[in-house]
Amino acid sequence: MKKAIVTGISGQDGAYLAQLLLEKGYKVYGTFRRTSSVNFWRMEGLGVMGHPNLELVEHDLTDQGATFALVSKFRPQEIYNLAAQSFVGVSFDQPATTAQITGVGALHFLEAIRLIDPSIRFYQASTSEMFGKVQAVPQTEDTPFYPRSPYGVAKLYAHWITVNYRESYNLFASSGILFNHESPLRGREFVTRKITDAVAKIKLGKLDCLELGNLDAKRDWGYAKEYVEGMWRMLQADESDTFVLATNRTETVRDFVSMAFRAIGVELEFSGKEDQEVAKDKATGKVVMRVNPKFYRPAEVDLLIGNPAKAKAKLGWEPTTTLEQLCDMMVKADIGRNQRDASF
Ligand code: NDP
Ligand code: GDR
Repeated sequence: MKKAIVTGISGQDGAYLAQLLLEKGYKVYGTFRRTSSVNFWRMEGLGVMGHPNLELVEHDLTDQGATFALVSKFRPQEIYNLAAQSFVGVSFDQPATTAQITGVGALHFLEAIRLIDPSIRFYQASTSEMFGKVQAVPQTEDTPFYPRSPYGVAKLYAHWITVNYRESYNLFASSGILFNHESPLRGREFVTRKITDAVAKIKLGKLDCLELGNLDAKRDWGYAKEYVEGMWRMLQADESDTFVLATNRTETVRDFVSMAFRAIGVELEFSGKEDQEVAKDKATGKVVMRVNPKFYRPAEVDLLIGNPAKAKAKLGWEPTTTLEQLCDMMVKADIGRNQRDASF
């Protein structure tokens, strides 16, 4: 039986990847950090909690000794490093913590692999945020990086140290440059889920108006469940490499707001400029979205769109879920949750 360590098992991608690996017959060691209350709702939602081949292991990836102990105890064939302080906005308030977790955390695993068992295959969760102030459109594996947040800078360190260990020590260490991927399991602090949850609440009369920051940012949004398949394929390839996973379509945050309201049959009319902008329900004239500058970031990533041609050619990976389907799925899931749980 193949064994894999998945860090960040309590996160969106961790839950989907655990489900995928368990379906493929792996023994999965899923790591989580200690918190005062358990945080496994995503795995519970997917029905993988309690699976006989899933073992949950406490681990904080800022602790180098703990990382060595983890790798030497379980000796997996594959390690997927998904754990991170992953919220770009928070990284401006906690830049040093973000650097330790999101950047140096990856180095601890690479060192453990180098010294304990160099045959272990390693996946690093890299990000389109590394392109930041973009130098080419669409972005590919060859586009120069220009990160625009402490998160992007930390991820760039983790990306390059992965490439460096691949080249210096011949490790099988792959870096997946994944563009935004969403799902009903997305954290509510991220913009798509913040929008779909608010739309559900507005439909059910639990909220009057959604407040957002920059509506002009353009993102390439895909479906998380398909992206974890791409991670797995990277570690099954003949050689380790760097791959972009994306949809090659970009939309503004404003477009996603319209799409989410359309999913409940509401057409919007936008008016006002920048921090005065509002959206009204065309049928009732009620303001259902307004801009609040407190959600602006000190520096913004304006336009992301990725070309996944290399992943298609070398891994046979391509996304199939459209943004409309994804948005609809998320709105429906949030309506269901809000109906089931009054305090949600
Ligand atoms: P989430 O924010 O949903 O999950 C992050 C995970 O990291 C959580 O399990 C979290 O634990 C864990 N974590 C945070 N800090 C620590 C720590 N100090 N020690 C151990 N674990 C920690 O992110 P996603 O699932 O969306 O993303 C997975 C990875 O992919 C991340 O590295 C992210 O940066 C990256 N990425 C994500 C993209 C996306 O669009 N989703 C795109 C590109 C890259 P807890 O639950 O306790 O907070
Ligand atoms: P991002 O995702 O920063 O791309 O990082 P997020 O959903 O947070 O922001 C996307 C864009 O929306 C704008 N925005 C808002 N964002 C949030 N969170 N809340 C708001 O109210 C709001 N209003 C407008 C943002 O300014 C931004 O332009 C995500 C994370 O998953 C990272 O870990 C990952 O690496 C990248 O995607 C790819």
